[in-house]
Amino acid sequence: MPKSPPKPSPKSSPKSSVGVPVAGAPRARLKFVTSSPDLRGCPTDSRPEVALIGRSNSGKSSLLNGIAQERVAMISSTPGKTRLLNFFDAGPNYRYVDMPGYGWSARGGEEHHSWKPMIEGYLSSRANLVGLLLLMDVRRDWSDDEAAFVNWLKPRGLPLAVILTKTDKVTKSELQKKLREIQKDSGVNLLFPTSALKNLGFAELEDFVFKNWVKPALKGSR
Ligand SMILES: Nc1nc2c(ncn2[C@@H]2O[C@H](COP(=O)(O)OP(=O)(O)OP(=O)(O)O)[C@@H](O)[C@H]2O)c(=O)[nH]1
Ligand SMILES: [Mg+2]
Repeated sequence: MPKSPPKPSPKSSPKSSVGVPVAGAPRARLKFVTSSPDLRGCPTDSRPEVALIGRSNSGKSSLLNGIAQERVAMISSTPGKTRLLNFFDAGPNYRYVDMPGYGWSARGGEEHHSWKPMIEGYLSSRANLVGLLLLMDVRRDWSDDEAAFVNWLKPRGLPLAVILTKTDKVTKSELQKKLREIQKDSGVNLLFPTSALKNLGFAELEDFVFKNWVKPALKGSR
């Protein structure tokens, strides 16, 4: 990914047929804060946090670089690059949390089960958490893995959006078809298409996250 990719023109952004972008929130700069292998090493303040979850190589770290418009997170074509919980402040108000790739289904053998306590510990107990972004490569189908994660998450009642990454790999009509399929298969209504290669979809996603998840949490804490 180029170091400082050009800003997307609004005309060139693919619109999700189901995600509802909300315009107007300021673009936040991202700044790396800390990494931790467990809850004890997480930042101690009460900033709202939005966590990124998904299989290895789904593009989680690239998404953060897209939101930041610079390289703040380490990416690699070799799965397993991210190994800790990595915290990035987004402006003064909230924070993104990058996580290792992880499979939820029993047969997700290629994923790293040693990360289970770290990821599940964070997701089950972190009071700061206000929402989750579940990333999947647009070329994949909704699988047992994603379904198992959504089921596991249900009792927590946390808001969840599905991010279809690498949309530069498919045509516009394939993307529209995929958005409809994933919405139907997942039952999740919030879908956002992104491309780190073409720098698409990040502003819409950040606007949505800020207005719908972060702002209400900030108001609630005052
Ligand atoms: N074409 C294309 N490639 C992408 C895009 N996003 C990520 N990639 C590539 O996919 C690979 C994995 O990206 P990462 O961002 O490291 O994925 P990750 O989910 O953080 O992976 P782990 O840290 O292993 O869990 C890298 O080679 C990226 O360059 C995209 O939008 N388009
Ligand atoms: Mg990563």
